[in-house]
Amino acid sequence: MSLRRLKVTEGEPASPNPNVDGDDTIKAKRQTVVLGNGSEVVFIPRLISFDQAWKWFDYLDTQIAWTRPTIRVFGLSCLQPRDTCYVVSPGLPQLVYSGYQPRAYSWDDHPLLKQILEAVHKALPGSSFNSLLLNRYKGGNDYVGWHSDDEKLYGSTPEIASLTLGCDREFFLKKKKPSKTVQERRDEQEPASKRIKRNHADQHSFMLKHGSLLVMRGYTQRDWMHSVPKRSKVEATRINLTFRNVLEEPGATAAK
Ligand SMILES: O=C(O)CCC(=O)C(=O)O
Repeated sequence: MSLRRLKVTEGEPASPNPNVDGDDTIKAKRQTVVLGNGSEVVFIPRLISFDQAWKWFDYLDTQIAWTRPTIRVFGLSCLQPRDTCYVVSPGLPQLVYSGYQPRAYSWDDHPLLKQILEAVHKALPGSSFNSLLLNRYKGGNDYVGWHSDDEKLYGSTPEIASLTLGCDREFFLKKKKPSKTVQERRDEQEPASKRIKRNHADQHSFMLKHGSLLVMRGYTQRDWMHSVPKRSKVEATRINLTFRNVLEEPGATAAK
């Protein structure tokens, strides 16, 4: 798949990030990618120092109660192709995706997760997250397929902040297709050269490096899909933390 490298605008440096050691605070530079129609991605290539990121990685790799659940995809049961764990503040609606309802752990189970949440909040002033879905990719055969995090419990314009620890992995975004009839009509009218141009503009890739933070905002979940594909040459483990805000609407559950 040919993907366009991102056109980015440099923004203001974020506030200094808190650092658990307190001695190697760094300024987090950010890039904003405007996807159009109210969708945007903010990318912070280095939220925290390398050393700090490895300390977090080592703790999470060994101390989190990772599980690899059976999920349902297109009516078939299969093992989710990555490990997972879910943490959420009390009293919020349950997350259910692909027929699976993860056990909800408390932030108090792992004080380090509260420290990481604090670091994310400080880097993103005005943002607020109350839940965390952790993923562990044990090598290049582990992946997440194309999907959107458009569950009702996150509302219509959810902000999702995704921290990478460990092995670098590629992250792809592609625009959802309009309904078939509209697409077909356009395809009939447009010359092939134009179709190629439009397709390139509708796909983006990011290399998610150790210690980086990628934030999806606005209508990104409504209009775009994302994935972390398999990579045959990758052997090392990547841990990903996606921070989200669950709305307090009672009974607001939805399938992924
Ligand atoms: O691992 C990642 O970077 C993405 C994870 C993801 O898409 C998800 O948890 O929904």
